[in-house]
Order: sequence, then C-alpha cells, then structure tokens
Amino acid sequence: MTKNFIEELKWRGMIHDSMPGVEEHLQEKMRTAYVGIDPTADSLHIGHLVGVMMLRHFQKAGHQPIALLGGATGMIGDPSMKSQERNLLNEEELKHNQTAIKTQLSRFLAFDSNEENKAILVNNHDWMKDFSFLDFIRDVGKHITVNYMMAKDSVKKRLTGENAEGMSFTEFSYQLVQGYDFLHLYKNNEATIQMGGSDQWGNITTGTEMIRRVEGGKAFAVTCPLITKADGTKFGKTEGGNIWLDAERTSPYEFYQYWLNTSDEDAEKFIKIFTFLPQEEIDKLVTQHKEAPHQRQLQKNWLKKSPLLFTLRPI
Ligand code: 545
Repeated sequence: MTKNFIEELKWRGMIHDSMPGVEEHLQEKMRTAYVGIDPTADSLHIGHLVGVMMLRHFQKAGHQPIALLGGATGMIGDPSMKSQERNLLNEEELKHNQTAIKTQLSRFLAFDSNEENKAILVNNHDWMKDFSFLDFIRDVGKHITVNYMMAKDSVKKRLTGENAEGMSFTEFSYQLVQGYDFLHLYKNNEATIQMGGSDQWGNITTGTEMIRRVEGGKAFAVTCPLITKADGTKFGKTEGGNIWLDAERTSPYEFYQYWLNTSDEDAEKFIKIFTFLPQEEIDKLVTQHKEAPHQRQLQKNWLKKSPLLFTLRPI
C-alpha cells in the first residue's frame, strides 16, 4: 500500500496499542477497518475526533474505512472505564442523536464518493434488530466464557474489589454485542481491524476472540491514546463544558479560542493529531514557533490547515 498507516500514526502520537502483525497485514493489500460511535449525545466533541481522524488516515493510506453508528449498542450503554451504571436513553433521544451524529460524520468522511476505498456508514441496529434473545445467547454467548468477560480491565473494577459498584446484565452483555459487530463486519465486509480509543481495547479484543473461535480468522485491534493536556486538565473541556463540534452548542468563536489558547507544548502535540500536515512541514512550523512563541504562530497556523475548520459551519 501507498504508505505505512501504522508508522504515520506512530509519529503523530496516535497509537496507544496495536496487535502484533497488523503492519504486515496492512502492507499485503487494501484492508477494511471500522470505528464505532454510540449515539449517546447529539454531537461529537473533540475528544471523539481522534477515532474519526484514524479512519481518515486509514483511507488516505489506501484502505477502506467503515464508521459504525451504534443504534443497538446505544440502547445498552458501554460500561468501559465507567465507574457506575448509566441511564438508558429513550427511543426519541437515540433517534435524534443518531441523525445528528450521522450528519457530523459526513463532514469528515465522504460516504458517497465512488472511490474504491470509499467510506461506508453502517448501523448495528440493522443486524441486531432481527436477533432474538434466544438465538443471541445460543449462537453468540456460547463462544465466550463469563470468566473471559470478567477479566476485562474495562469492567473489572465494577465486578471485583471491595468497593465494586456492581453492573447490570445489560451493561455486562455490551461487549458481546460489540464483539458480534466485529464478527458481522468480518463476515460481511471483510473488516479485519477495529480501531478506537484505549478505553475500547477490551471490547475490541472480545471481537477478535469471537472471530478466532467462530471463523478461525485473524483480526486486529488498533487503539489511540485518550488525549491529555500537559497541565493535566481534561482535553476538550473548559469550565463552560465540552468543546462540541456542533456550532449550536459551541460557537465557532469559542471553538477557535479553545485552540488558540492551547499551550505551546499541547499545540505541538495537537497539530500532529488534528491535521494531515506532513512531518517536515510540522517540524518547520514548530521551529519557527520556538523562535517567537509570543506570536502564537503555531496555534494560529495549524488551525487554518486543519479539517476541524469544516465543523465551524453551523449544521
Ligand atoms: C459500538 C459498537 C461497535 C464498536 C464501537 C462502539 C462504540 C464504543 C464506544 N465508543 C465511544 C463512543 O462515545 C460516544 C460518542 C458520543 C457521540 O462507546 N463502544 O461512542 C468513543 N468512540 C471514539 C473512541 C473513544 C470512545 O466513539 O473510540 O475512545 C473516545 O475517544 O470512548 O461495534
């Protein structure tokens, strides 16, 4: 393939973990990978963007990206790294959120192009809605032990330990549905890679395990780090709340200010994650910036070149 997708993400600081062999797997031919997004809100915030940027890089490297909208998983609620049970979303909230997220994703990924590796949008509700409970616990549940499920970091502290909060069967079963998604996309779209933030490693590996046990197939997990700021405050959040991609929630002015006020250290990190500028151009911008940091050229410059600007137009 044109260039090494993993190498490109590595120097950008976008790889937290990846399964051995994925680089060779990607060099052999065009591959298909997916990232899932649950419609738990009616807008993405910039913390969710890294998964989308990974899909964009994946496509630029000549591979086929799939974005999965979690119409079914959004009805359950992902317990990964969450310290307590979430409230279930009602049907109209889910419908509303799905429409909004779909619109936002279409700004970053061209789902309607006629390229060979055009981006595809799928919704796991489409294949889960016909699955009866009996068929699911028989045909999917049989392949994964409860021991395996409980061993996941993503749910462990909720189930074991002295102050374990406990977890509903609903949330506990979530990883089986996400795991089945991967199996479904492996069988129907030849998807052999699932990507996501580091919080998704447990859910993704339940899928690679299902693919191994049911199909005897090899599939891979690639995760990106959850973005942190040098001063330890949470990325994408201000005292006013999240930095949303929806201009009705975060005004273009606030959005621009957030990036402008990024520290020099963070700007050097974010320019690699949120733009597609090549390494030599980024190195040049960083060197210039270091000569006159007070001009904030790095902060001003990279925003102009970032696909983030697509989102400044109100929806
Ligand atoms: C569902 C079914 C699949 C595969 C994945 C999923 C979704 C996954 C999950 N992902 C997170 C998410 O956040 C809510 C978005 C609000 C609009 O919950 N189980 O949907 C985040 N994801 C992006 C990154 C993430 C993750 O969308 O993976 O780590 C945040 O950076 O938390 O078959």
